[in-house]
Amino acid sequence: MASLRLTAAQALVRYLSAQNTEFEGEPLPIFAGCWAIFGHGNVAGLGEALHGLRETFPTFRAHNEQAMAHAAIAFAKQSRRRRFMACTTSIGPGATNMVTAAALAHVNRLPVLLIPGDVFANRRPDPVLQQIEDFGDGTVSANDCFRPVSRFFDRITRPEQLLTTLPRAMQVLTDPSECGPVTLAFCQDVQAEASDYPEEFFAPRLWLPRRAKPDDRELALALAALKAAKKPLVIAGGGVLYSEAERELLAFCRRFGIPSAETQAGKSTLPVDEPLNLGAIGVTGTGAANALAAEADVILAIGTRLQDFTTGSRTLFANPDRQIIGLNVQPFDAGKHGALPLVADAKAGLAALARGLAGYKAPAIWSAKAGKAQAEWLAKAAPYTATTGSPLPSDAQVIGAVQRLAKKTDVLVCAAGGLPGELHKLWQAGAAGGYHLEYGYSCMGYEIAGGLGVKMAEPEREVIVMVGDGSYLMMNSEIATSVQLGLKLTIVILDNRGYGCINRLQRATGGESFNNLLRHTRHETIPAIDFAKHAASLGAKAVKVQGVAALEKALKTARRARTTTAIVIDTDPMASTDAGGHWWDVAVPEVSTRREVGAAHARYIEAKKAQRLGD
Ligand SMILES: Cc1ncc(C[n+]2csc(CCOP(=O)(O)OP(=O)(O)O)c2C)c(N)n1
Ligand SMILES: [Mg+2]
Repeated sequence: MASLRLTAAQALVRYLSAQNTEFEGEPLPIFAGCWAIFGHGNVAGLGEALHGLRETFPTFRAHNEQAMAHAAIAFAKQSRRRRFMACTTSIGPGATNMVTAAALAHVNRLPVLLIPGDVFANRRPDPVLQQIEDFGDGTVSANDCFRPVSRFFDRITRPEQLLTTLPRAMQVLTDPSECGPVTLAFCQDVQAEASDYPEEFFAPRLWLPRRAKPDDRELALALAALKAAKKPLVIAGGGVLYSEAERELLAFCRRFGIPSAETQAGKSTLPVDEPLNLGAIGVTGTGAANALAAEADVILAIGTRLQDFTTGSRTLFANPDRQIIGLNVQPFDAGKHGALPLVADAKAGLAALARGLAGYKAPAIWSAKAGKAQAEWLAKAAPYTATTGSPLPSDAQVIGAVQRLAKKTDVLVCAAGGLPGELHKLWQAGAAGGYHLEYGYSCMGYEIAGGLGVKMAEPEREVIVMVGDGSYLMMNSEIATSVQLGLKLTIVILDNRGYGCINRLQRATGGESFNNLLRHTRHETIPAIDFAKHAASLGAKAVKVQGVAALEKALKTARRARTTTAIVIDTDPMASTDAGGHWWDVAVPEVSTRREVGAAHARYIEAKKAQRLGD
C-alpha cells in the first residue's frame, strides 16, 4: 500500500482539498477554502500546510476570529449548506474568540469546520503561552469551551487519528439532519509531526446531498391529518431553502390551496406576489400570517425549529384542536410541540405528501382568506415604509428606501437589533435566497462579516447589509477584508445612538430607560461617533446622508460603485412598526418599586394564560 509521509497539518489540508460536491453535474470542491488568523498553535504547522496548497485550497486572512467564522457560516447558509469553509486559529484567545460563532452555527444548524490550535499533546513545554491550567484535570484546555456548541468535537493528539476523525467530520458537515459546527482542536506539536498516510485517504471523494424519504406510517398519519384539514397552513422554515424545495412548495400550496407563512430563515421561499404567501409569521409576523395561524387546524411546519419567535412563545396557534405536522430531516425538530413527526427532507416529504393528497383541496373560503388577508396587510403596512420627509426617519422608512432601489436579485443581510423584526414584516424579497437573516442566535456583529460570506457564495448578486449603530460598533473590521478581497458590499448603517430595540423592550416591560440608548448611559460626554469616517478609515467609500431622499441618491451611487460603500443615516430610536406582530414571552419582575413594572407584570400574567404548554 503506497503511503505519503506528511505532517498531520499537511494531511488535514490535503484531505480537505480532496472533498468535493456536485453542482449542475460538475464536481466542485466542497470547501471554498480556509479562513485563518495565525499565532502560536497554528502558524508553524497549519500555516506551512496551507501555504503548500494555497493554489488549490485558498487561505483568507480576516481581522477577528469570530468575524471570520461568521463569514464562513454565512457562506454555508447562502450556499444552502451545499458548500462550506474551514477556519483556523491560534490557541487561547484566538480559539475562544471563535466560540460565539460556533454557537451561532450550532443554533442555526449550519456547517463550518473550526480548527483551533491546541496546547502541546506531549505537554513538554507546559504551561505554554495562553494555556488554561486546570488544577484538577490535565485534559482540559480552552478549546473545551467548544464542546457544547459543536455537533462533533475531537482533539487531535496523534497524527493517525485523522484517518478516522476527518471522515466523521465530513459526515457531520454533509448530513442535513446532523449538520452544524465541527471542531477539531489540533494540538500544535501534532500539527507538525510527520506520519505515513495511505495514499488512498487523499483520493477525491464526492459528497452528495442526502434526501431522506418519509417513513410509510408517519406519512400515512400526516396524510390523514391533512386530508381532514379545513384550515391548513404551511410554515416554511430555513429547511425549505436548504432542501432547494421552494418550487415544490409553491406547486404544493397552489395545487391544494394551502396558504404558507415564513420564518426568518424561511423568508424568500415563495414569491411575494403569490396570494397564498402570507409573509412573515410570529412575533415579527404580518397581520395576515398571524390571523390565519390563530385559526389554522392543521399546521404543516416544514424545516423549522419552531422557536419562540415563530410560535409567539406557544400562544400563536390558538385553535384548541390544532395539530402540527413536523416535516423535518431532524427528529428532534420534527416532534416538537406534540407534532406528528414526518422525518424527511423537505423536497422528498412534499413530493410524498403531494402524491398522497391527490384529490384533496382546502376549502375555497380558507384559501381565499389568505389572499384577502395579504392584500389587507400590504395596505396596512405600506404607510410605515412610505417617505414622510422627516429628518429622523424610522427604520421602516429606511427599509422602504432600500426596497425601492433594490433589484430582484439583491441579497439583504441582517442579524440583530430592531431591524430584523421590521425586515421580517416589511421586506419584499425579490427571489429565493434574497433575504439572509441570522435570527437563530441573532448575534450582534454578524452583519458585515456575514455579508462578506454571502458575497463569496454568490458574487454575482449585490449584497446589501443593514446594520444598527450598536451592531456596527461590536464588529466592523471585516469592512477592510471586503475591500482587500474586492468583495463589494453596500452597508447601510442606521444610527439611532444606541440599543433602540432593547430600550423599547425595557419600556414595554415597565422599566425606566436605562443603559441602552447612549443618552441613558452613565457618561461624562456622549460620543458623537462619526460612522462614515470610521468606515472610510477601513477602506470603504462612505457617506453620511440626511433623510430618505438623500439615502436613495446614495444607494444609487453605491450600486454603481465597484467597492464597498457605507451609507450612514440617523434614525429615530423610538419608532417601530406596531401593525402585525404577536406577544413574546419576556419575563417581567414579580416585585418592583416601580409601578410601571407592576402593571407590566399584571399584563404578563394575563398574556401567559394563552400559552399552550405540555405538548
Ligand atoms: C452579541 C450580542 N450581544 C447582545 C445582544 C442583545 N441585543 C440585541 S439587539 C441589541 C441592541 C442592538 O443595537 P443596534 O444594533 O444599534 O440596533 P437597534 O436596537 O438600535 O435597532 C442588543 C444589545 C445580542 N443580540 N448580541
Ligand atoms: Mg441602534
